[in-house]
Order: sequence, then structure tokens, then C-alpha cells
Amino acid sequence: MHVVATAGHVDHGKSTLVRALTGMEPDRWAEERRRGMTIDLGYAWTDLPSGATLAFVDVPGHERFVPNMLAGVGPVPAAMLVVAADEGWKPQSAEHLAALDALGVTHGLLVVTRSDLADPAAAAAQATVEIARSSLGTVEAVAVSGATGAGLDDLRAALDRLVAGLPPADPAAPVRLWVDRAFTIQGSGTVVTGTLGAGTLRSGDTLALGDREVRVKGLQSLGHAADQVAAVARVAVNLRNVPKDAVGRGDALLTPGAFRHTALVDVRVHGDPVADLPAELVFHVGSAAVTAAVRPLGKDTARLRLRRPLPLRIGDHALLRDPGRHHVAGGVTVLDPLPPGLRRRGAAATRATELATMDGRPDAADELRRRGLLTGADLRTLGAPAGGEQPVAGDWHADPELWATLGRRLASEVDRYAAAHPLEPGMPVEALRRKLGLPDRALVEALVAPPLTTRDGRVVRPGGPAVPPPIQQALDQLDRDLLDRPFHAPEADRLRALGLGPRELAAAVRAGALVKIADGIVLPPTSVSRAAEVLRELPQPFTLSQARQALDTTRRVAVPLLELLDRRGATRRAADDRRTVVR
Ligand SMILES: Nc1nc2c(ncn2[C@@H]2O[C@H](COP(=O)(O)OP(=O)(O)O)[C@@H](O)[C@H]2O)c(=O)[nH]1
Ligand SMILES: [Mg+2]
Repeated sequence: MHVVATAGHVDHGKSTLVRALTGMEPDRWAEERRRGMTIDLGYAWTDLPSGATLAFVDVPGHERFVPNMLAGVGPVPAAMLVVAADEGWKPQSAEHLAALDALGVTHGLLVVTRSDLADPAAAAAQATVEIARSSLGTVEAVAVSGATGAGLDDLRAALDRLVAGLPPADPAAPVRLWVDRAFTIQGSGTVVTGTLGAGTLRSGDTLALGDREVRVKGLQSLGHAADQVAAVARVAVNLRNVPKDAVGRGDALLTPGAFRHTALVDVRVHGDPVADLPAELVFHVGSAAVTAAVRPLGKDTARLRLRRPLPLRIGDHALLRDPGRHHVAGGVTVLDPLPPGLRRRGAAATRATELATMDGRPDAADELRRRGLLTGADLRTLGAPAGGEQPVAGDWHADPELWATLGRRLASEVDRYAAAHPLEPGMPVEALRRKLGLPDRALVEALVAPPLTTRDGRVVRPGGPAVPPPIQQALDQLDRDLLDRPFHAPEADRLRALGLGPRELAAAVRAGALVKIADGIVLPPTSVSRAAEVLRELPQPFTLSQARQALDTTRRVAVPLLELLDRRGATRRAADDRRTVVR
């Protein structure tokens, strides 16, 4: 299916043309029929000679209803611009064309209608010139009469050529269905309609509607129920458990997790110089229209503060309009839907320089270069999903340059910490996370590279000084103490005198310079290995008392020392408590 919007001044014959082409009535309201004037969007469809199905979104031409017109054309990729032969180019011909141009619509057709009332040549010539200056460029022109039917076959053929040239939509893209109507159907509940520009809707889908999750109860397209509808399409979505007043024009049904609502957005403005823009304009995107406060940043860039957050991504096209002056101030390209704050002095100027380099083409590497670290989910909501880039940790992606810098900083922070905290085995991961300003400990762990390692929640540099010099001196003294009685573990007051408190002892044990035999009982590792040699000389098996005497130590030391040797497999303890040296 293809979708084309009408455009053009009021009473130039848009609705008559849609009626003649489709046999359907685009003016849905009694008031519209009574006044003979389109007020709101109308919908009709037909099969073209090629067999392609074409749906029209028929828009109002009256100047008062331009916002309705914009809601209709916002999500539609092509337009049929209608000009009356007997009236020629008129203000809303120009305003509608300016809107199409601002939205960047590149595919269209000129139809000069009411050509039974006047020679279409002059109107066609003028309109062709105007259109050629817009994003539509050179378009085909067809003269018709909605009254006599003259030229309608040519028009059908031209429409076939138009839709054949439209770029195909991506059925796998995330869904952002801008709602243009919401109503209730007795027995079914709330139904919303819109033009699906990309992606696929399926019955049973869960979608996001603002903050709420909604379920698709049923789908229709062009009056027929469907299990799934792929873009491009007109679609009606029956929502489960959504009250009608909870949804309306300008809302969007979204693939969950694919969009972020934002009220602050940095944009490029194609049109009036940004410095000349009024402080407040209306921002139109999709079917939404939201008041926006405009803060100029660069020559053609500005920060918009929207009165209501909208699901925007990098590269979205929108327009700014001054409703008072009936003036399209300019087209808008979203450069950054997640812009940085501008509190620091000079921040606005820096930002303007940065925005000048941005083109609104979403690119994950560019976003990472600017922002450093982003999750895959962030990149997706920005509209710049990670392509080939692999995450550095979990769902985190990093700019390669920043990542290399962080790796170097981590190493120097670990060394600085080791110098300041010689008794600790390494720098806690959490302290590093804070020091490096990282949002996730997983990032710290991912940054650890050999020779650094992570052990017990700390980042350690193995092979560094085993123990700091003051402790080493105490240990050397201890070795001298134990020369004659190597198993005579020092008493608490001796340890204290040597300056070996609990922290120092723990550091020495961690470094392997002491072995902890029991609470408060330590021996150098050489003493422990020598113990087995001494015990091997005893008649086997031997008793605890024989062992204590051979080792020339106290029960306080002998009991836990033998248990340690048992645990290490150096001795084996029999049922009668006597032991044998195993190896
Ligand atoms: N003679 C003649 N009248 C037309 C033609 N097309 C539309 N009209 C009349 O022009 C008026 C406005 O038409 P309408 O389709 O409502 O215009 P819209 O505002 O652009 O939708 C109506 O009275 C139509 O009957 C045409 O080709 N020939
Ligand atoms: Mg109309």
C-alpha cells in the first residue's frame, strides 16, 4: 500500500478529486458536508491501474485548519498538490508547499483541477515554478476536472508512476505510529488510526503509549481486519484497556524501548535565520503540534524546549510554524534529542560550534565520540543503534579513544592508591568507579587489563612490592627472633612492639610473608615447611605431645600448627589422634 496526502488551497477541488478517484467520501463530518468544506483529515483509498493500492489522506485547505493539515501530512511520504485552474496559486497553496518543503517531502505530483472552468496552463506554469523551488523539485503535472472526469485516467497513471518511485519502507524498523484519530467503537473499545511510515504492527503486540504499555487487540487496514500490517499503510489499531480520553491526535504508539520522550532538543532550522525567530513557535512533528520555546544557539541551530515531551530521534524532520502569521518559519532537523545542559559560562557558544558539525544523520560512532559512554539501549533511542561495534561491558558501548584513556587512568589510579594505602591489597572497584566517574562497576572491571587483575572486589597489581618497607623490617626482626626457636610464634605484646597490628599482619599474610596459624598466631612460611621436616624425624605415628617437644613450642602453637599441616595434607591424623607425616 502507498499513502499520499493532498495539499492545496481551500476550494481548489482536493476532496472532489479524492471522491472521483476513490468513490469514497473524504469529508466525514456532517458539518463538513453542510459547509462543503473539509475541516479535518479525510481518508479514502483505491486501486490504481497497476494494481497498487493507494490511500489518500485528504487535508483541509482553509487557513484556519493548517494544524490539521500538518497532522495529516506529517507522517506521509508523498503529496498531491492541487491547484484550481480558475484560481491559480493562492496563500495556502504556498503555505502547504512550504510545509511539505520544511518536512523534506521529496515525492509529489501537481494536479491542476477545475480545468473545465479555465485553461489550466497558467496555473500549471506558476505552480510548477513554485514547486521546483521546494524539496519536491520537478514534479509531473496533470490537468483534470473533478466535475467532468476529464484527465482522471491520466491522473491515475501519473499516481502509479509516483508511487512506483517511492522508497520502500523498512518493515523491521521500530514502530512510531503518530495517532491522527482516536475514537470508540461500541463493544470494541478505543481505536486509533494513523499512517504507519515504518515497521510492522501485529495483533497482540505490546506498545508504548507515553508512559503506559498498551496491547494491540486488533488491527484494520482500509476497512479490513488484519493480523499484521507492515509499512507503509493506513492502519486502525484497537487498543486493550485504554480509555478513549487517554489517547488522541499527536500521541504516538511506539515499539517499547526504541524511543525516548524528550522535551529538550537541539535542532537545525532550514528557513528563516534563527536569530529572527520569535521566542515561541509551534513545533509540528508527525501528527503532533507542541508549543516550543526557541533559544538560538548558532546561525541555523537552536535549542527547543517543548511544552510536552515527544518521542524524537536524531534525524527526525519537523517544522516550526508561527500560527499568528500563518507562516512556516522553517523545517527542522533533530540533531540531538538528549542535549547537554548549558549552565557553564561559554557553554552555549561551545555547543553552537559543536552543533555546526552535526548533520542529523544518526551514527553510533559519532554519538560515542561526543558522549563517551552509552548503552546499546541509549543508542537505539537516539536513533543511532550500534552497528558492528561490540559493547565494552554488558550493554555499554564506549568511544575507543575515551576507553583507552580510561584504561591508562585506571592503572595510574591503582598505583597512586597503592602508594597511599600500602596495607591494602589493591584499590576497591567501587572507589575506582567513583574516581573515574563511571556509571557502572562493570565498566571498571572491563577496564582492568594485564598485568592488573581483579581480586575480591579490588583491582590489584601483582608483583608490586610484597609488603611495604616498614612491615618488611618488622618481619626481618621476627625472623631473627625465631632463629633459635623457629616454631615459637610471637606473643601479642611482641607483635605490638614490632609494630605489627591487625592491619599490618593482614597485609603480610596476604603477601605470603606470614602464615596465619590461628587468630593472633602467625609464623613465617619457612617455619611451617620446616615443621613437617622436623616431624618426619619422629617415630611414626607420633602424639601431639611428642610433636610439641620436637618443635620446641607451646600447645597454643602446636595444636593449630598440626591442624594446618593436616589441612595441607602434610600430616594425616588417625582416629587415636596420633599423626603420620605423609610426604
Ligand atoms: N467545475 C468544477 N468544480 C469543481 C471541480 N472540483 C471541485 N469543484 C467544486 O469546487 C468546490 C470545492 O471543492 P472541494 O473538493 O471541496 O475543494 P477542497 O476544499 O480543495 O477540498 C466544490 O463546490 C466542488 O464541487 C472541478 O474540477 N470542476
Ligand atoms: Mg476538501
